[in-house]
Amino acid sequence: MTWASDLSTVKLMATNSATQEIASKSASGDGSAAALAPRDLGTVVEEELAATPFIDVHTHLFMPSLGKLGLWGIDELITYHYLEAELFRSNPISPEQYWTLSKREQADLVWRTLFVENAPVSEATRGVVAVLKAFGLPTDSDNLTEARSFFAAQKLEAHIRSVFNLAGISEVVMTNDPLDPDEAAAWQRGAEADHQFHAVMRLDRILNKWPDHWQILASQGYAVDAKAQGKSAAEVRRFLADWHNRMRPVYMAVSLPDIFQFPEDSVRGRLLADAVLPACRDFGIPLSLMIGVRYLVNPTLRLAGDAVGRADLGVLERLCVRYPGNRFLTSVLSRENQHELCVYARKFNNLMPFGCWWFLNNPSIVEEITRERLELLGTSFIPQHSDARVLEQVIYKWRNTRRTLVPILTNTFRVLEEDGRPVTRAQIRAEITRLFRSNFERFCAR
Ligand code: RAT
Ligand code: ZN
Repeated sequence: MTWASDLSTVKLMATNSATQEIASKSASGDGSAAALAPRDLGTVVEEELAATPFIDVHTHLFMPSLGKLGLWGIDELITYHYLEAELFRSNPISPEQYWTLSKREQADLVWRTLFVENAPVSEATRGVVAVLKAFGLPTDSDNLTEARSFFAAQKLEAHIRSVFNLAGISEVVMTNDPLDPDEAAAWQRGAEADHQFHAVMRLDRILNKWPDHWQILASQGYAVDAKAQGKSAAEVRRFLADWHNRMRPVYMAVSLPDIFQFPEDSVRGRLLADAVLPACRDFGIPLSLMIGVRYLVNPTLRLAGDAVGRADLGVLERLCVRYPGNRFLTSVLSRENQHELCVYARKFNNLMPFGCWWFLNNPSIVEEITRERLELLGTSFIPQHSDARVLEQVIYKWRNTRRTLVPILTNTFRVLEEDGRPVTRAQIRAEITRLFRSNFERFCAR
């Protein structure tokens, strides 16, 4: 089964089952088509958010057939780079010393510093507490012994099912790098597809780090050069086509700096215009743009060393105007860019805002952004993705999203009711399904 038919099956199942369920419940008089009393709105929103299986549209998780790339378990959870960034604020250890420790020693240090010596009140630390609680593990232990034994006893496939259940998600979208040597080798060996994990072709190494990677393409027989001139764009397109056949990605993706410009006479500008955008059109898939990273402002922190900068979103205007045949999933990292992103989405229906990414994934900011999007775009956007790097993180990230969304959606429907339009459970269910499933399915459908 190709990915396209796979996705349309999922889509049909989701849409049909939601529609049939609504129809049969209404016919059988369960009240889902009856106007709700304002006092019941909160409960109904909460129940429908809990009952809807979400699609996690951007993660760094991997299907089991990609082997060790997929991170899970307590030591990975505790050494998440969001927590490493916090460690150095509360412990005098230098990053250089920290990187010499084993994973286990790093986890012990982070646990002691952020969970034993200090209260884990930040978003990322509280998330670990929620994961431990979800598995019935102690949240206030002074060591990780019990948690380590629990995770060591899990069998991956069954564990994934139980984690997805706890998170209320049906499937996740991966981030797959054809230029990561370990990952490429796994795909070339013929990684078995998995209906719970969709592939995404990530292009950062090609678009942002061409000088370090063009020779890999050249060594594989693609006629490219250091400046991405001559036949290079056509050859990159051939490379993308080969990897598209192998991965069947649901979209292509790139993260971009705050200074990203387009059009631009640069390697990135040329490869975007002459290779990536035409390839996306050929394959009928969107390009995901994640804009606003200030890469490695503190390189000693490694993965935790990036920061944020406000971007010029005029690039989106130019992309949407010049390439109406392309679709752009877009997340912007700067809080200051959020309103402009909504405005551009009102102008161009080939632009789909998604997620509250990375430093934005905190309840206070998610609340602000989501309200703004609902007010400007109705339910025509994708409110959130988890960005999970470690399997069990989806449990706390989606729990937080649901918790933050309850009052926001309740208020949205309450003011609608006050203004004269009562809502039903079936309508609430349909809007939640749209936000967390069908906007993505439709936008990515070929
Ligand atoms: O949120 C993160 O984990 C970041 O490090 C990035 O990976 C970001 O999500 C990205 O996909 O570039
Ligand atoms: Zn990410």
